Amino acid sequence: MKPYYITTPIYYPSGKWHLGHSYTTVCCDALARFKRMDGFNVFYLTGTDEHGQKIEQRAKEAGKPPQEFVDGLVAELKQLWQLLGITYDGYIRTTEPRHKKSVQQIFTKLTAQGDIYKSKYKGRYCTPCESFWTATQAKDGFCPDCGRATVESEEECYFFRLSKYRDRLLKLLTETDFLQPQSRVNEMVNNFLKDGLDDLAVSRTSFSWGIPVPQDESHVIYVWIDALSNYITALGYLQDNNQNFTQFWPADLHMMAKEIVRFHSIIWPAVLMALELPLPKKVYGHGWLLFGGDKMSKSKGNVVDPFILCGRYGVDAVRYYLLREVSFGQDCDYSAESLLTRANADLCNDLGNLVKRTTAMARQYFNGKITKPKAGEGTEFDQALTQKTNTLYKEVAARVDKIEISRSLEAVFEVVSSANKYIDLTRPWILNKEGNTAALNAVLYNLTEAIRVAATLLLPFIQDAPQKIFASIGVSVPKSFKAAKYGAVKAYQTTESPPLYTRYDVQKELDELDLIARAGEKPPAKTETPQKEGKPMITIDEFFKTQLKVACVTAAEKIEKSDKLLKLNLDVGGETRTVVSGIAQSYTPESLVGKKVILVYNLTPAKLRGVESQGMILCAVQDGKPVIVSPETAVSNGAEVC
Ligand code: ME8
Repeated sequence: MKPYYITTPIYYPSGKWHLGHSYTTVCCDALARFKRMDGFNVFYLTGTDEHGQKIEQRAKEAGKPPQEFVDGLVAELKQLWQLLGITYDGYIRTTEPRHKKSVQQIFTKLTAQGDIYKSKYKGRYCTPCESFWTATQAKDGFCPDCGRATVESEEECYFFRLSKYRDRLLKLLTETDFLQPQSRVNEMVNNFLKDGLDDLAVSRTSFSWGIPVPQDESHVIYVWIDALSNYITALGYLQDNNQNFTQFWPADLHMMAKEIVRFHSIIWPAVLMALELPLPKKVYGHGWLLFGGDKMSKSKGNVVDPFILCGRYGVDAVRYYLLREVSFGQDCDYSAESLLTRANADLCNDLGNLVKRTTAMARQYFNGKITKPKAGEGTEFDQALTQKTNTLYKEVAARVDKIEISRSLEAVFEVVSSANKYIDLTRPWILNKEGNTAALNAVLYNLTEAIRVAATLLLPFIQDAPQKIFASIGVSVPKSFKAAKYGAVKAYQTTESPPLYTRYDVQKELDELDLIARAGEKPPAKTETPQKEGKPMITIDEFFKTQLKVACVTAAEKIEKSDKLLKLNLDVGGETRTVVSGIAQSYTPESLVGKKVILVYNLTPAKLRGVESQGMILCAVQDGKPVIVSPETAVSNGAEVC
């Protein structure tokens, strides 16, 4: 059997799992299932990327050791994959000894051959993205990928000679179809390769949650080198048991969303070139699931919970929505309304009714027994449907080959809707009235064949409905597409199908989802993550009621008869504000002029010692004294803080 190796990114266990992670994993699952049924020996790999500064920080915030923190989230993720019917063949955790050992061996090998060397790094680091940037790339100190603030980073570290591979990478991207879709190629070439590539810092010393550099344990290996290697360490690269590596490498497809295409189409192939290994056949960067126009993401808090959706609407509805609604490769704004509309229109009306009507008529007219008609026994409308049924497998296979996931499902539903139309055209109830039994049998046979072939081709995408369909047409669930053609079944003994799907009252469901979301906003912390000390938990919406802005002190003076208060004049981006602040014990008025501060901009003004204070500036408290909180690098006056 021909091997087929497909991978998802390995996800950061750093917070709540959401529909975005489910999206890539469900898409890869559909492709993996399709290839298995198509006769390939499939290895579908997913996993978790468990090291790095971000995870270390999150674990600290949760008050847990990092390993315990990630273990909990990995268990939840595996539950989610089970719920969504994900058929992965391998699951790799970067904290596993087999992975760590191979990564260290890779590092040692690259160092020994001179592709990794020690030097000094000075630049910016984006912790949420775990990305290095030069000062020019991180314009005004912000990460070009996610737009969040980066931190200054200066450390002695190891570098990978990425620059050496620039020309080969440029060729790979521009002269082959290694990276898809094409728009991502343009982005990589214009933003990263055109003007040359810098060598890449591949170790960190400022934290410790990672794989130590062999022989230099004050350094941990850069999390992206650690993470990308998963695609080969999971197969046993450089390990005793490396059969999977021999059999499955190079990967047929690395799938991910667009924000990490840079790592997969530049850094990863360069590492493989250095290791003299074959390159993956394809890297595909799909679009984002958006929520309210913004990328659905843990850090933005705008995530949709797949557990809730599967619990209410079933796995078929969720998988179907993800695979069908998103025009593959593009961004797509998630809405519960479109999920429910799809479930009602396509699954319940089109598919559900077709199966229900057909099996009900088969029972009514023939006690469920339908046989393959002889030539000439049908109606003038047969050929169009039987031909569509016959070519469906070929059509879907061609679309899957081009990774056109939504269009593959479209093809299946074209047959479903043609079959529904065929019922209206052939009017079996009239054929029955006329006593035209042969034609009636032919019509019901053609319908059942269309249903069987459509259900076979649906199997990689959704499973519940096809299984019920096979049960009601009395055929065992196929393991391959071999019989996915018209006429493969000689006779059917069908039973009437129970409804495949429930029809939802969309508005009622939207209201209920709204209630669930609001219940989730109530300080869940009170029961789930109790505050150890301090103020009660607030929701993100409550926090965002506070408007914070960067301001600059333009003048400062003491307030008479007060040891604590100073009157400050602030420039808030062209607007002047006066603020009375209790910082006189820590700062002289002169020392404050020119200082950047964070102003609570929408605080109701209050009079203090006869002066109207139009806001408040943020301070930390150290040994009982205030210390002004100031932006880490130059930020314009009036800039929003969030
Ligand atoms: O980047 N829309 O992990 P991660 C579509 N550990 N897909 C989304 C999505 C959204 N809104 N949100 C997440 C990492 N995804 C690294 C990867 S690989 C060697 C290391 C999916 O937890 C999508 O596949 O941030 C995206 O690329 C991935 O989750 C990012 O997952």
